Amino acid sequence: MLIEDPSLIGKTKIFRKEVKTMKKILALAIVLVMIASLSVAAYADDVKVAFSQIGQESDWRTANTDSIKGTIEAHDGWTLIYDDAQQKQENQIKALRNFITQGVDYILFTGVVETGWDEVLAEVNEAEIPLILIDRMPDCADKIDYVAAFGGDFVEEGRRQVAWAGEYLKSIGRGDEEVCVAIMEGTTGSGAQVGRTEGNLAALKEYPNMKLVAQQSGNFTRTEGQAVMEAWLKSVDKIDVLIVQNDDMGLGAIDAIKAAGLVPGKDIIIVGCDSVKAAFEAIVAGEMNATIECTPLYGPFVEKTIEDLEAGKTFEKTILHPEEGVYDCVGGIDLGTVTSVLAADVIDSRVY
Ligand code: GYE
Repeated sequence: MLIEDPSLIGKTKIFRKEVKTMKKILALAIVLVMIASLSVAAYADDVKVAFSQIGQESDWRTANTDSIKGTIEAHDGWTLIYDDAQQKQENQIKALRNFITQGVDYILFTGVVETGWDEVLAEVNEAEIPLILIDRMPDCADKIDYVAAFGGDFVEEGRRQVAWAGEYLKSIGRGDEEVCVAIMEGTTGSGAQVGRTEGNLAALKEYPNMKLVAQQSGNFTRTEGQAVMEAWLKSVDKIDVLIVQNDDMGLGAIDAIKAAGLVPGKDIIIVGCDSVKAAFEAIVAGEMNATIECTPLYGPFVEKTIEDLEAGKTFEKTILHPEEGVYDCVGGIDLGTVTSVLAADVIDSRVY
């Protein structure tokens, strides 16, 4: 640019300097606005989901933890705060109080036992943190507020276990034979143990040929399942049918049965629960006879529920049960509400 009036030269310089400064201020302002809006967006998207898990007692539990953790962590803008209570109620109570202090947005809760949650869950309600009940329900569920609930129908699972054994015996011509039944229960006082035992005992009444000869907890673990079976094989005269309230205990029992020189799946008919991959393998190997499904894959349910809640949807106060199957060594056993599927046919598609 040619400047003709020399008196303007200095002024033009000053003017240019001012323009430069203004540009700098403007750029800085834009950057500040961008940073501010970004952090507002990040803040708005940051949903803190806390999960109080019971422990790591079984393959079911591992698959359940993986499913929920995987789903939450993969979700954009969601953060998982996870606590493993190692089977202790006091650890769960501590974890819940911690979640309240941290001001999380949602709490996922399953209780190691049914009782003793009234106080701490009332505190969660007071803090107005939406509570999502999963898996084992607390017995105070009717008295507290929760926004959604999802878990297995434990009574029906227990009924199916005994009904499977009763119908299978009929199908092999042993329907009138008096058979001795042992029930190995899960963690005493847990929703899964209470419900499955209720279902087991109610169904036994439908099969008068099945006589209960032993009943004890194996705490849902493989090690304790093996120890209880070992003791039974020494102290109980005869066991024809073993009802185990989860597959892990069944796998432990199989080791004990083999060690005693008996043939699992033949000398003793074994009906598990959960339908973990290892149970499918045992059924295909002829060492276990059936497993009643209880799915641990809660991730998709939890994700959909939180998405819906974030969108302002509300749910009725009911406990939703997933649809579940029965897998066995023969296929086609009719249990009224479900017909069994041959485990060998579907083993390859099992994900847990
Ligand atoms: O069946 C068992 C586990 O609560 C449904 O807990 C769950 C049970 C499951 O450890 O394997």
